[in-house]
Amino acid sequence: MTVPAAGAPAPGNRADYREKIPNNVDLHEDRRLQRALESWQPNFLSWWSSMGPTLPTQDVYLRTAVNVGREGWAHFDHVAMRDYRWGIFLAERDRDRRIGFGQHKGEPVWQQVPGEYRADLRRLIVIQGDTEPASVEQQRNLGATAPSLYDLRNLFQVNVEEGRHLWAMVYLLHAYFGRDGREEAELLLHRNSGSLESPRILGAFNEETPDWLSFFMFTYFTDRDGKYQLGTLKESAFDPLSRTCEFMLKEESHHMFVGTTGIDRVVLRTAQLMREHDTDDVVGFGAIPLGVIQKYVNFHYSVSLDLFGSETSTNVANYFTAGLKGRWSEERRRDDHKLTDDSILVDAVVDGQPGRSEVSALVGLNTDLRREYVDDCRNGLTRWNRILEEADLPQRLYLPHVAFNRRVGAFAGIEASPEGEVLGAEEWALRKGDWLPTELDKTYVRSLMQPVHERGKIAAWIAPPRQGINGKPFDYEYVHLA
Ligand code: BYC
Repeated sequence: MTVPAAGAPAPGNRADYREKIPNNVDLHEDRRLQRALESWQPNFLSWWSSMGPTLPTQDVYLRTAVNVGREGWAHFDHVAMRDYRWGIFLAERDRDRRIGFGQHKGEPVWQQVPGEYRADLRRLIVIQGDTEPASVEQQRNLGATAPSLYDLRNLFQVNVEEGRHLWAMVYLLHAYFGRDGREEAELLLHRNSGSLESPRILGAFNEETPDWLSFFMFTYFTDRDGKYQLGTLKESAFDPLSRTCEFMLKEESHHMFVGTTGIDRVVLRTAQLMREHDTDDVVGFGAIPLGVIQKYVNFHYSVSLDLFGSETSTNVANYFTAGLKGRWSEERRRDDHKLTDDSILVDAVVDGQPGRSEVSALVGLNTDLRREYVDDCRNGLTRWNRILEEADLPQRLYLPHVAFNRRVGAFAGIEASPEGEVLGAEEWALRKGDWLPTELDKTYVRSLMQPVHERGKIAAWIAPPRQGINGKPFDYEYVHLA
C-alpha cells in the first residue's frame, strides 16, 4: 500500500496507515479519545479472534477503505486477516449543511450532541452498532463450506467491513457520549448473536446463518434493511452520525451485490438443470429446488420486515421531530418536511383481516421506510424471474404478503399465508412447513455445502459469477488458505 512519506500529513481525507487506528478524523489531536479507542482496540481484536471467521487463512484479497472521495477510496491487496486495518472514516464535512426536517429544520446541523437528545441518539447508535458484529458472528462458520474462492473472499470482505462499521459506531460512542458511550462500546462486544443470556438487540440478528443460501438471502434482505436505516441516519442533524453513515453506505452496496448476484447464480444453476433434465426435481443433480429457494425468500424477507419496528411508533415520530432520523431521500420529498398536519395509511389488522388504517404521518414513519424497502426488494424478484423466463420456465418466485410470518408490529398477533389469508393457529402449524424452510429442507441445503477451495472450481449448486472482483478473473487466487 502506498503511504505518505514519514512525517508528511495524510493528504485530504486520506487515512494515514502508519497510525495504530487509521482514521480521517484527526484522532492524534485528541489524545484522550485516541487512548480510549486504543484501549478498546485489543478487546475488538480479541472479539474478532474468538467470534469472527473460523476458517484459517494466510491472506485474502481484500478491499480496504483509504479515503472518502468519489474516486480511489479503496485499495485492493492480499492481506492477512489479523492484520486488516479497521479504520475510522467520516464523509467530507459540508460546512453549510442545515437540518433538513423536523422542528429544527433550516438550523445549522449539530457538531455536538444536544443534551435533550443524548439518550435517543445513543440508543439509535447502539442499535445500529449492535447489528454489525452480530452479522459477523452469524457468518463465522461459513468459510468452511464456501462454494468457491471467489465466494470465500466476498464473505470475508463483508465480514471485515461489518467490523469496520462497528468501529464507526464505537468511534461516535467514544467521541460524543463520554463514559456511558464507552460502556456501551464494551457491551457491543459482550452481547452475542443467539446468546441466551445476552442476545443481540434485534430479532433477525439472533437467527442462524448456517448455509450459503441463507448468507445470500441475508445479504440481499437484511443488509438491505441496513441500507435503508443508514439512509435515514445519513439525514440526521447530528452531523458526525450523518457523515459516518454516508461513508458506510458506500461499502454496504457491495454487500447487497453479494446477495443479489449470489441468489442470481443459485437460481440460474437450478434453472439450467431444470431445463436440461426437464424436471422440477433438481435434488438428484445436487442443486436447490425452486420451492426451497422460495421458502428461504419467505423467511428472510419476513424477518427483515420486522426490523423496521411497528407500523405506528411514537419513537420514530420523536426521532423525526427532533431531527435525529429522517426519511429515505428526505430532500426529494415534496412536503414541508415537518409532517405535523399530514397522515398516512399504515398496515393494520382491520376486522381480523390485513388492512390499512389512517394515522398521523409522524407515527407512521416506520411504515414509510418499510414501503421504500419493499419496493426495492421487488427488484431482486424481477431479476430472478427474468432468469427463469430466459430459461423458458413457467415458474416464478414472489415476495410473500407483509402479514406473513411477522413477529413485530400489527401482524405479530395473527398468522397469515404468503397470499395474506388469515389462518388459525392449528392451520398455521400444519401448513407453515409448506412456506418456511423445514428441518428437512435445511438439512438438504446443508448437505450441499461441501467446500470448494480449489482455484477456478465451483460447487454444483451454484453458477459461477459473470465477473471477478476488481477486474480479476473468477479463477484468480482470491484466498490463500493456511
Ligand atoms: N427485534 O417503537 P417500535 C444493519 C423494539 S440493519 C427486537 O416499533 P422503533 C445491518 C424496539 O427497539 C439496520 N426488538 O420501534 C444489516 C422498541 O423497544 P423499546 C440496523 C425490536 O423504535 C446486515 C420496541 O420493540 N439499524 O445495519 O420505532 C448486516 C417497540 O418498537 C425489533 C437500525 O435499526 C426487532 N426486530 O423502531 C449488518 C437503525 N423492532 O424502545 C448490519 C436504528 C423493534 O420499547 N434503529 N424492536 O425498548 C432504529 O431506528 C429503531 O430502533 C428500529 C425500531 C427501526 C429498530
